[in-house]
Parts: sequence; structure tokens; C-alpha cells
Amino acid sequence: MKKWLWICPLMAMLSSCANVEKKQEVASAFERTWWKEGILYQIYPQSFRDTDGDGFGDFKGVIEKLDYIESLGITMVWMNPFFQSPLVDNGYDVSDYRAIHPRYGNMEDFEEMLEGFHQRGIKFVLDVVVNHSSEAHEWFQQAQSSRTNPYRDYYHWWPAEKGVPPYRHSLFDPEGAWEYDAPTDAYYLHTFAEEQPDLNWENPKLRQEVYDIMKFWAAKGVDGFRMDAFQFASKDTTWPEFPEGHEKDFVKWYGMRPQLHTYLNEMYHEVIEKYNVFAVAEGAGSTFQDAHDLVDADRNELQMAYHFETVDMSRTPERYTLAEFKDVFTRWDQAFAEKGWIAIFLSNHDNARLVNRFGNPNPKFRTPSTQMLNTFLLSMRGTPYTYYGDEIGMTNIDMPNIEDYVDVEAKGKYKAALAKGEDIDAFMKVLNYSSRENGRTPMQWNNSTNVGFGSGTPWKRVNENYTQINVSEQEVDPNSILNHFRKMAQVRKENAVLVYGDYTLLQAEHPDIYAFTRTLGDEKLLVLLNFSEEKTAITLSEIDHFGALLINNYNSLEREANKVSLLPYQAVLLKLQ
Ligand code: ISL
Repeated sequence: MKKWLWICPLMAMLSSCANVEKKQEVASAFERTWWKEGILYQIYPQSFRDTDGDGFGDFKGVIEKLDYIESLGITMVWMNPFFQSPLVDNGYDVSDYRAIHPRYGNMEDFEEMLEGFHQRGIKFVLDVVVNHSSEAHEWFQQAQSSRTNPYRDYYHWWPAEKGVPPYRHSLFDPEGAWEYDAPTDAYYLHTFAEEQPDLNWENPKLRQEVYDIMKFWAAKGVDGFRMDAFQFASKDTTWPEFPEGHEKDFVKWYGMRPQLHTYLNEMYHEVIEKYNVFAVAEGAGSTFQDAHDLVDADRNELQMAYHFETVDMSRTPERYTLAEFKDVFTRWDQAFAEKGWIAIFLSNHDNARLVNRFGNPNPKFRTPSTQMLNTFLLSMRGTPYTYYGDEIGMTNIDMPNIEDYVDVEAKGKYKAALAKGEDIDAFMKVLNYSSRENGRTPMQWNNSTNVGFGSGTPWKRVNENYTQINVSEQEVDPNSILNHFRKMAQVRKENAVLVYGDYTLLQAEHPDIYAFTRTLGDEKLLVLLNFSEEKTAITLSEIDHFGALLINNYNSLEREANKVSLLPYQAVLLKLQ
């Protein structure tokens, strides 16, 4: 059989008219919605673009970059919290849910930014942090002042006369989730840092306050809500003793109490339905049943959830196998094949950079491996979430010393490691690899001073590799990670099969290539992704049905009959006929 090369991706094969029709006939199983068809871009506002020189990104910076954001082809933006806050956890400790932290600008700036997004057809998703507030919130200040204060029941308390409360794990505080508060001789609960007391969702007044906050923002025009740490919102307030070691699986013990569903349903009728918005849960419980119950459209709770299995498997430098990676995505896809909807993500502000964890940051492979991962992200079923900087392949930053860390989670983990007498050198290696600070460095706009982030010293050290990785250089290179992302976003938008089509894993056992098809009616696409730094071949009967090459991150593709050889981290999307 003659061996031949395809030169240049056949982008011109796309036909948007045909696809509009295709979308219309979509969805025996799925009702079409904009948030299923959307591509989401996550902006960590303090690290995006600083216009006033204070070293922190701001709304005006985002406004300045609106055209860039639009040019990515994304259709939704989720922005991390920008509310009034003492910033113990970079804004996930809110002291006033209706006020903007001055670091980001003011309400007028927010409105201008929102309008800018809307003018470009981009929907805006607000981060709602209501599992807990900041200790500086007026509610907590009141609640703390006396046991009879009307706000006391907005939080969870354990009176000290009952003794020490049963141990509860805190995600950020090595000393546990109960904090003694002397003025009223009681302990209060904090699942995260001690400055983040948990709100009491069992109290209907508190729930009403939350719905009012959501309505306030919905009335301003936001289109969706990301419910932070939401699986923990409802608790078993008899505060049972949990078995020893339960903290290893704390979501199972602390998350998804049955009454959470009642509250979500209430929220749906109070806010989601009335304002025609959507909500995505951070966390999907500990079983598929949990996840389904959250997002089953017939239950009227949330509309989308994201799970942590992928990020959990990549928290240490030891590599999982490609087979495990495929298995996670395949299981989650199958669980939602008929009903419900999930988000697809590989990175966010709580994780190290995508290319370090799933690709190859070595300069030789960084470009193809990031392109390959972005191809994957944008060709799965589920709404793709891409994190700022991943569209240009930003990488981890090297921070071997604990003194350089500012993140409350990193500091808490370090304290815990010290207390347990762990090997600190080994601990620091893992922290350096996996810490959330890796994903929070200033956006690398160009190779000028401060990477074009702003005139002041950035709040976080710029990654030294900005001279090789930055937007302005990638803008002019047709083969850059950035331009590949744009092409891929365009292909997703023009091919409903990538949104709604069935997913079928092929050759699960192939050690290097992730191969799958997406099928909708008579449309069928084949996705082939080489996850290795070696040239690798795969033989599939599907390749015989080749119709067009929609995406290729190299200039050629080697094919011999039904066998394709992929170059290191090569990613291709083939239309089959
Ligand atoms: O990703 C995690 C740890 O790195 C999770 O355990 C994460 O902390 C948890 O899912 C909750 O995260 C959210 O709430 C936190 C905040 O610090 C995170 O940034 C946010 O995503 C507390 O509000």
C-alpha cells in the first residue's frame, strides 16, 4: 500500500450551514442550551492585566483585553472572586458579597466589563462563595458578638460546655475544622481556613440571603454562577464522630448531605429559573449517583458539575498511566451519556499548570503537547473550561523555598507536614510541582518588563520563561499554541458533533495514543492524540473512512491504509465518511 503524506490541515472543509442544520436535529438525549455549546475561559483577575500599576490585575485590564478574549473563540468567561475581602484566600473569603474589592475597580467598571463581554456574545459566570464567608463579614461579626445575636445561626457553633467537638478535617488548617472563639466560649466550624467560617445552610434565613445575593448579580446581567465548594454547604449538624482516617475521603463524609438537594431545588426556583441563568457546582460528590442527582435536568437543581478525578490523579510528580487517564474520562462520559451534563477541565486556579501535569514542559515538546491537550479539551463531550495562560502554554514556576509562598493552602500543608514530621525536602518537591501558585503567575502578554502585565511590580513573580512564552510572539506565528487553540475553538463551534455527539473510546489499551470517536447522526469524527514524546502508530478500521483533516498540530500526517503514525504529541481530528 502506498505510503503518503497529507500536507496542511484542510480547515476549509468546514461548513457552518450544514452544522446549523445538524444542531437543530441534535439531542434525542440532550436539550440544546448555550452553556452546553459554550467554550469557557477562566480569568484569575489579579493575574490578568494591571492598568493602575498597583501590581494586581483589574477590571480595566480585562476591558483592555476584551478583543483578545473574543479572538480566542471562547463564548463564556468565569472570573474568580473580586468581592470585598480581607484576601486571606485571594478573595475566597468574602466580607461583602455586593461590593467590589477596590483593587479590581468599582461597580461601574464591572458593568462596563460585563457589557463589553455581552457585546461580543460572551456570557459571564460569577463565582459564588457561599459555603463560607470571611470572618470579617458583618454576619460573622454579629454572630460572634453573643450567643443570642440574631446572626448567630448563620454559622455553626459548638458550645464549649459540651467539651471538645468531634474531630473534623479542614482542607487548609492542620489543626482541624473547629476553632475556639473565646468571647462566647464556643467553637465555630471552618472547612477551609480559620478566617473562612462555614455558613449554616440549614437556616432558611441564611439561604434567603444567598438567593438575594444571587438575584442582585443576576439583575446586573450575569449569566451563570459557579458554586464554590458547594458539595460541603449542607452538613449533618448532629456532628457525629467519623471513623478514623475518614479525612482521606472527606467528600464522602462531609459532602452531599441529602438535604442539599432540597436547598438546590429551592435555589433553582428562587433564582436560576426566574433569571434564566445556569449554575455549575464545584465538585460532584463522591459517586456518579451524587453527580447525577445534582445535574439531572428533571430534578431542577444545578445544570452542570465538575469532578476532581483528573486533577486528583495529577497532584504529585509520579505519573499516572495514559490508561488511567482514559479510564477517568471514559467513565465520566458514560455516566452522563444519556442525561445530565458535566464540565471538562484539566486545570484551574487550584492546580499547577496543565502542560506540567498532563503534557511535557520541556521546550522541545511544550508546543505540541499543549496543543494536543487543548485539542483533547475541546473535543470531549461536556463544556470545556480553559484556564488563562493555557492557550499559550504557560508553565509552572520554580519555587523551592516555602518563604516564597503566599497561598493559605500551601502554608497550611507545610505546617501539617512539619507537625507530622514528614521529610520536608520531599514535601517541598511535591509542593513545588503541584502548588496552586504555579497557576497564578501574571499572564505573559509580551517580553517587555513585567511581561506587559502592568507598570507596577506584579503581586506574584513572573515566570522566567516569558521571553519564550508570550501572547505577542504567538500572535504572529500561525503554528503557535495560541493559534491552534483558536482553530480548535472554531472547529468545535462549527461541529455540533463535538458538543453533543456520542463518545466511543478506541483501543483503550494503546499505551501512547488516546483515540476516540464522536458521532452524531451520520456525522463522525475521529480524534487521535499522541500522549508520548515518541513517534507512535495506531491501526484502526475507522481510518479507512477518512473524509477530511479538520485539525492537525503538525504540517503533515503520515498514513498508510488504515494505519496512522503520529509524531510526538501530535493531535489530529479527522472527519470520517
Ligand atoms: O482543589 C482543591 C485543593 O487544591 C480542592 O480541595 C479545593 O480546595 C476545594 O475544591 C475548594 O476550592 C474552592 O474553595 C476554596 C478556594 O480556596 C478554592 O480556590 C476554590 O476553588 C475555599 O473557598
